[in-house]
Amino acid sequence: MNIRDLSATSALNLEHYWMPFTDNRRFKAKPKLVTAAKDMHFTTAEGRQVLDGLATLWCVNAGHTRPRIVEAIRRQAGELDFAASFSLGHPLAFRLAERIAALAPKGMGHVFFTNSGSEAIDTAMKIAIGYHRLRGEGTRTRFVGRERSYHGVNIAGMSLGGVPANRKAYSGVLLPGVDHLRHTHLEQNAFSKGEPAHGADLADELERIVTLHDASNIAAVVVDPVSASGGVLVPPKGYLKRLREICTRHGILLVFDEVITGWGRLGAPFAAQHFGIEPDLITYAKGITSGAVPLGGVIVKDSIYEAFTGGKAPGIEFFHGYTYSGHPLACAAGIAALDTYEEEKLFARGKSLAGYFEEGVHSLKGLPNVVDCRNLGLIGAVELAPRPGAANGARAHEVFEKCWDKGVFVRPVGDSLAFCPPLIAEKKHLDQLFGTTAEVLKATS
Ligand code: PXG
Repeated sequence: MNIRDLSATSALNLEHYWMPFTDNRRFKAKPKLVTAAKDMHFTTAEGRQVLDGLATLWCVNAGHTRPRIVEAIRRQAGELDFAASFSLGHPLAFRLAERIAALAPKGMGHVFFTNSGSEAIDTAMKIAIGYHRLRGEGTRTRFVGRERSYHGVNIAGMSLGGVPANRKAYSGVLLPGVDHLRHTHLEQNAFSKGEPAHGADLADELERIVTLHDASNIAAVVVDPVSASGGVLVPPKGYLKRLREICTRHGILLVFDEVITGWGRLGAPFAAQHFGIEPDLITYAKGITSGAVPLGGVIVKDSIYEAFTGGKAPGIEFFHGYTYSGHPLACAAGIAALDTYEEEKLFARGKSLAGYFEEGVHSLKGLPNVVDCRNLGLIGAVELAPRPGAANGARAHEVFEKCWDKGVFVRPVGDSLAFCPPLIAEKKHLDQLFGTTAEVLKATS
């Protein structure tokens, strides 16, 4: 199928690109193409401006094509396009690791680089197993994930994750040795502002799993502090603290998957600091470069790094890494993104806007089919009642399409619509985001 790419005034063949996580036939019948982006907005192929209400895919925390980041990538591409990190190094990777360590919770001073969140999760799981093995606890190979959590699409992350549609076709090849905590989405918490009141006791399920398998067999618990793709599920008050306590009691590592909650989304650099909880490992991606170049990784507690490097045997301590771990372009983009966050005090800015954002999310209460509104920091969602007899998420998808036509990009996640604006958002952008969503909800049966 050919459509007219208006910006390039050339025919664009849509056939050959197999788009990820997309209804390809639907998209190709009515494509949404963007050809440029600046700050809070996309420019579409037809030349329309569309407000980016989701930091694109929970990534662009500093906004689009920010000059510092663009310039850093340009400069780096002409200076040192690539140098591998396998027994060779380049300064930018060390510099970025130092900058990340400075933002991380105290005692988490070591940083591994991957290219994506999915790889970060694989890496964290291998670090956890390796750590226990080095300490003579090699039977600790099991993991605990959670329903409705998303940890990427590699076999390991999919096994840990709890999104049924992603797992369904791969049931026979999911990793053995993974249990799942119940999700924390409770009806009695509907329309909670911030952390909901009920459900901290759901963390006690971990005790049941520990009793079943014995702590000596469990390596780590992995949770996304706010499950974003699961529908923006904010943890109940006290829930994460209880998970931490149980993990500590049984020598189990606690991994926070901060691919979305990191880089200022909740007002602090990481959710760990927002909630005042010390995980053992943090996975990150997305906002580290404000989406400009793929980059992810794992932030590691010093004692874990030292368990690997403190041994007597000479040689490689961790048989793991990717060709592009610490890629110069990604590191340049990462440093420039952190500079931008710092110079413009964007984490504090996000925090100061959170109250206004909360009002916006909850202004949707009472509109047709709205069964819940939830929020924390600059992440939120409105949940719609499922349409009887229709496919899962049909109503939310229709609202998403209509919002796009009216110049606002939001994301349908199941029956919910998610909001996650760049941290540079102004009140007028939030007014437009929630105003357009409200208008569309009123016009949708
Ligand atoms: N962990 C979390 C918490 C994520 O949100 C990943 C890991 C995997 O990252 P990569 O870079 O491998 O994609 C993610 C990614 C959605 C959606 O529909 C969310 C993500 C990716 C694609 C779609 O909301 N998050």
